[in-house]
Amino acid sequence: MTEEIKKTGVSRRAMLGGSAVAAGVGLMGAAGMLTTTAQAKTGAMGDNEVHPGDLDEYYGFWSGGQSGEVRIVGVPSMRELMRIPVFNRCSATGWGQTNESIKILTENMLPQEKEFWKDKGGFPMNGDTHHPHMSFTNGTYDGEFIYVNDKANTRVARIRCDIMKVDKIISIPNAADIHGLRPQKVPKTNYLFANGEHRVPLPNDGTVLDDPSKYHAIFTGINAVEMEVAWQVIVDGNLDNVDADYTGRYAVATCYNSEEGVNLEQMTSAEQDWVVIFDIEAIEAGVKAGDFKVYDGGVPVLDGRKGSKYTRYVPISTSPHGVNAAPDRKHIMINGKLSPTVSVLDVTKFDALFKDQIKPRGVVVAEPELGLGPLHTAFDGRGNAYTTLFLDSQICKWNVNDAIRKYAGEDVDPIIQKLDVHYQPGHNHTTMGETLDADGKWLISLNKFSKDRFINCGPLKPENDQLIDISGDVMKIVHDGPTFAEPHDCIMVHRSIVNPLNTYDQEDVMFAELQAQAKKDGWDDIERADGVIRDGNKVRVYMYSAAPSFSMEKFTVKQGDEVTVIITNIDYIDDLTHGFTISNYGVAMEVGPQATASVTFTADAPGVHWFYCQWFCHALHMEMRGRMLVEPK
Ligand code: K7E
Ligand code: CUA
Repeated sequence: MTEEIKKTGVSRRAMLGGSAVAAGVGLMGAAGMLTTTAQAKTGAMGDNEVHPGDLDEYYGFWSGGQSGEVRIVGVPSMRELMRIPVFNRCSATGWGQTNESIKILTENMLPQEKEFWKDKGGFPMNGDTHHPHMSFTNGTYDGEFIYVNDKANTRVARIRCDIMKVDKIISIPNAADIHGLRPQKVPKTNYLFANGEHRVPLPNDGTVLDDPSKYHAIFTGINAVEMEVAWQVIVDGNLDNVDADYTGRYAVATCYNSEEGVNLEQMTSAEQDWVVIFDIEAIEAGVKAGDFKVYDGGVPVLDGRKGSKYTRYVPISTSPHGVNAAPDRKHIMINGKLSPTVSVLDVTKFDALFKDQIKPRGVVVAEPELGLGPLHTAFDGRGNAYTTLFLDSQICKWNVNDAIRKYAGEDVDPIIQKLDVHYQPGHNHTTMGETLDADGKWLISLNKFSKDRFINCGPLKPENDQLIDISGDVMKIVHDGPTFAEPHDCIMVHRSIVNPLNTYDQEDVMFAELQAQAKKDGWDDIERADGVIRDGNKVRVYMYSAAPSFSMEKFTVKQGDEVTVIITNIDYIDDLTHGFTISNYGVAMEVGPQATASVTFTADAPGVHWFYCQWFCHALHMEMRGRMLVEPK
């Protein structure tokens, strides 16, 4: 989130000094500053203490921004528990190197992408994850999947929560750079809604280049069960964030750059941008009726530009950013970013809007002025909202009903408290706060800058996630947690909902292909597959592992052979992961308990190459090794 900085032309350093407010005021007028603040003292360190041996109450799923991964963080201890490689190459687990992960990374690429990546390793090694969200049933998390976007390479991934590994990655055609991503919440997650942020020609094949009037932004409905694109909708302007409502019928996306400009000046010239409301039932009917065109990917693309029956455009002050549906089932918050306001939309008015019985602005029922740079809003299930103020470096707690009363003309101040956070918060989140079960215990503020909060580790500083106790009347910061680039967003899920396995299931679909191959190669049971199969210059090396040894102490191949090593870990107790590294071959992979994993490489270098287990498994872990003998040509 750097739009403000770009807009003001102020450097990050200046922004972090005393001039942040001044820069913001120049931008937005002084109005945002005048709101009274009830500054609370922070402190009470230790309220979040989880003693050694005790477990956290919540699973936090953090996006990893440009690291391309997703992380699991224990809440409230803020301990980082695990990293799930998604779009990145992982040296520890072999994600991006094992045949199983390469299949997931490449199987749903578009033909032109396959062509593009053919001589470049087959697929991109980077990603930019912003928005991790769990699958829903009846408005609350169901513990099945986590979905996350890749802004960098226009993809969406799904993580299985039973094993905490990615099982699907799909490329989104026609759109450019997926930013906002949300699951449908009711009745369950049948769709994922994905915003293509940047506008590009359709098709983007070089026919149209420097003619931005012919560019489009695309909203995509993904079938979340099959993980394939169901339909797409062309919109005016570009798309930023999105949320789904609690009726299951609507999705709401923010749009900055309604001007459809291609440089900063053009993008921020208008006083107003808008949110786009999508009527999912109308879109489904339009698909059935054949009211679409087909470009890339063979998917129906409907026209949802102004005047379309599939969408409505609600004017909002320039450059709105976050969209957050409240657990009251009724209200959706549009965070102003360059405006000091949050606009509250009333979902029960959407039907009338689509029937043109009310004006677009008629769905706005409150617009409290909170402070400078509102980006995202969270909820406590008790009628209060918590909005990050990027420029003010604060969380503003406010009451939704009071804001509605004020908008209706009553003399009430909806603002309850402003809390300083350190510094420049983007997203914030409450425990279970993006579901109907918002429980109002903890709030996390994902701050983009840590500045002076930690000892200096060089020019690149960590970010700072702060944990805030919101269970009482007053917000209290209880913990600072440094993070590496760049958790935009997270969710916090009660641990009773998430039930990962302790070992793999050998019958899991992810092993099906390897098992079929092992059968063809003469083993009924992959657990006992142990030997070398030669098929021309293709060699398959099967072995199993049981602490502290591999079933094979050596195997021999010829220089130039294409070697596939297939390892089954037959240990079936908790916490007994083995690994397989071949020295000086750049090969390493994780083999979890009861898992099978495989890796393919060319045996170019003749000589003796030790392979070893790189996952500490046993007192004799160092001895868990063997030799690959490569005969020279
Ligand atoms: Cu506000 Cu990509 Cu959700 Cu960053 S986005 S902060
Ligand atoms: Cu097996 Cu270390």
